Amino acid sequence: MTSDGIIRGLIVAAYGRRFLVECADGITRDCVTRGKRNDYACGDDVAVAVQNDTQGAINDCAPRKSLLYRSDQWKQKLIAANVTQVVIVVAPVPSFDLNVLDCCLAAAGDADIKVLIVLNKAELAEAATSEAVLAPFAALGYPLLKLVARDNINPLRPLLDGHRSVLVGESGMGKSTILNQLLPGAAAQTREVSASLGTGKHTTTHARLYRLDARSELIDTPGVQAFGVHHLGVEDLAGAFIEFRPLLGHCRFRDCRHLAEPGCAIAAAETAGTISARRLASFRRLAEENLRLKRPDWE
Ligand SMILES: Nc1nc2c(ncn2[C@@H]2O[C@H](COP(=O)(O)OP(=O)(O)OP(=O)(O)O)[C@@H](O)[C@H]2O)c(=O)[nH]1
Ligand SMILES: [Mg+2]
Ligand SMILES: [Zn+2]
Repeated sequence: MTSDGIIRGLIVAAYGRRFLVECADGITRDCVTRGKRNDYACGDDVAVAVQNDTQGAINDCAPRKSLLYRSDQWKQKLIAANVTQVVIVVAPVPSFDLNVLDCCLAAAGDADIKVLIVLNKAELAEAATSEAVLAPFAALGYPLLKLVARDNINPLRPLLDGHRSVLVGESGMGKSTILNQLLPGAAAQTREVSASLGTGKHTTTHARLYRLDARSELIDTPGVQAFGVHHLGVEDLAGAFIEFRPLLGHCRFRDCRHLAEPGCAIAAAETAGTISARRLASFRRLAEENLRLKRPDWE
């Protein structure tokens, strides 16, 4: 700690405007933010003005190596900072939405973070259908792991080694189950927190970082119903759909938005069958929504 009572720390939980910070003196403090800034996320390296052994105030944040976030028309929702891998968890039951998957992939791609797709509950009969639906994503080069988190978590372990990973996905896919299987001690903590919030549910309500071992960390996050990528303009979005990347710059018009322009290389690839019609439609839906809701430049 410096003489003015400032200490470094890592945000291990984010509850709206309150944060739990694991400080360099080994004490985890409940922190508020000081000053105007309050846009911190789980995984941020911060400077804390120590108040006592349980409380402090965050007054600065180190530059981020990465930031995963989602956004709607009005605001951004920070998910996790300084992660090196996004683990997108899907499961056959309850069913998952491919558009949400596209959005998670786009957000991770735009933030330049490696992705792993986990198909959990793979023992269920319905998993065969999910596998078929996911095959095109594996063909694009996204690593895909089939898992039965409830019974055997071991296949996932080596893929998390050396990473700070964040679990994202819709509710009920098994994110917290994965965490609990990897780190049996976390189960009590998860239950404790949700019981203390009085919800009586075991679903996750806030992001929380856990240390798996000396090299690896895992952040569990609440399930999402939609993963907005409103922060991605049309150009960013096209670059975040990985199979579009090699074609960018090959359209007739330099400012092609790949919607209905003549001479569009991406549309041509779809016609030729090298880009899937579903992915192009998904891109166009997001691009059109972004253009429709775009704020005027003077705002
Ligand atoms: N059949 C089966 N069920 C599983 C498996 N893994 C998890 N589940 C069940 O799926 C349900 C949801 O699991 P959670 O881990 O709470 O899901 P979550 O993704 O954390 O959900 P949120 O916190 O709401 O986002 C629980 O009833 C788990 O027991 C699995 O491998 N097979
Ligand atoms: Mg959960
Ligand atoms: Zn185009």
